[in-house]
Amino acid sequence: MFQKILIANRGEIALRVLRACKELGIQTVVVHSTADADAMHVRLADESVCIGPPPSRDSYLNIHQIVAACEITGADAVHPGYGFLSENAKFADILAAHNITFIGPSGDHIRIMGDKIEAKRTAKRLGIPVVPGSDGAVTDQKEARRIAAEIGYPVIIKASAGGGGRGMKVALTEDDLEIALQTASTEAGAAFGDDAVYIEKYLQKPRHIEVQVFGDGFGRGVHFGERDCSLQRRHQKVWEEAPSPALNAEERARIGGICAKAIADLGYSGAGTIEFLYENGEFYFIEMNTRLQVEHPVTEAITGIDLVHEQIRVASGGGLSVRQEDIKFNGHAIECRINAEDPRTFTPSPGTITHFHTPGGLGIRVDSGVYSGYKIPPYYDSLIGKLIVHGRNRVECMMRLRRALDEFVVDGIKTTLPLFRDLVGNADIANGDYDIHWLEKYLAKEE
Ligand code: MV4
Repeated sequence: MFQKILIANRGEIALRVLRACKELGIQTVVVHSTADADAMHVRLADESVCIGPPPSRDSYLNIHQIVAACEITGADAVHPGYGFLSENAKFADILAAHNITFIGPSGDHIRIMGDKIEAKRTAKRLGIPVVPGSDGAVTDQKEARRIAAEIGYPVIIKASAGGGGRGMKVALTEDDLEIALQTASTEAGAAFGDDAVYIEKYLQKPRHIEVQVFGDGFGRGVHFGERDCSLQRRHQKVWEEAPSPALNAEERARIGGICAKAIADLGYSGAGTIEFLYENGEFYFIEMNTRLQVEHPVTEAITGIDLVHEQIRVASGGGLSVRQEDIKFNGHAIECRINAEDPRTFTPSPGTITHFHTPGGLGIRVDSGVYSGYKIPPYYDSLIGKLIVHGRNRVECMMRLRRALDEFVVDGIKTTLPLFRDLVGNADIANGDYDIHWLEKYLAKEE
């Protein structure tokens, strides 16, 4: 087991990882920018190293500073959290070259999944169902027209270096195809330095369902069920839940089994998320994330398993603490992302939190790095906390969520709490009847 872990992140996830380290008796080092000197995780860590000025590229993304902080403090592993360097293959390789363990998959697995064409080709080879479309990159218009005619319109053009909704163009008919292909490729070249694009059938009303997987480092793979993350705004998840209201136990076991086997065959190590669009009873792979995700606590709530403990165990060579048959699904969980933003316009609202009171009671978890008197710096993303609610079933979970939202007090800044108080009373949400476009349509109507 590791003696000392360096946490290369900030905010609620730095605190989340720190808690897991403490439970496992592992010493903690945090790195932070000058803007985060007063952060909770800096106060709670055994050691802290200031690695630079506020802009992320000079601090949380500065690989050399982070490696130097490892060398100075004698950390034997790095947990990257999510965002920042968590899916940077070069970072994983550099740490390995310095004999420091990256708590995550190999640089090569990160690289494969970061290239969306390569990721899709790999998924298909491993028996994961993918969206019908081009086999690899598409460059010429004639080939694009042939593929689009074959799969049928509408189609979507995606950048291979994109992902998470960046660099996509929809062509409703053949008349749109030429411009969609041209602009997608040009924009991808400018944004990512890679103009490769691919074509897929455009699914019009899917749900976003993702499967939590783990490779144990010894060639075995398991799944921890799915999360439904269909409620998004501009590709930012707002509300996540597990299990998906759209799936039955048979569908869950089928897609979970496919994913677990793929992870085993890939020889993948650590936590991963396989993302699907789900429409008319079918799953279609879109991407794989090679990190711990923001919404991992809903999976923890329904399985009772600490996924960060598992990441640390696997990275240290100790394997998983559970086999597939030990993973049982219990009840329902919902996560609300509390952002320091205007609840209608979503404009960031940094500043001082004058009062912070979190809800409690059975089935309530709040993961947050903020406190009364904390000043939110304007440099980073606006997530200030997550409310995760668990119940024996979805109805109980929703009742408890409504009550928890009533108790939650954040004064001094605007937050997205009022949005959740609206959503929890909405009939479609109560029925679990929503797709990836539901939230944007709802917000447009509310204006
Ligand atoms: C799609 C799609 C429809 N058809 N692919 C957006 C984020 C990226 N991960 C994939 N995305 C989409 N890919 C096909 N073939 C619709 C989306 C999409 C979306 C997906 C998940 C959650 C919210 C979304 C909002 C708009 C579009």
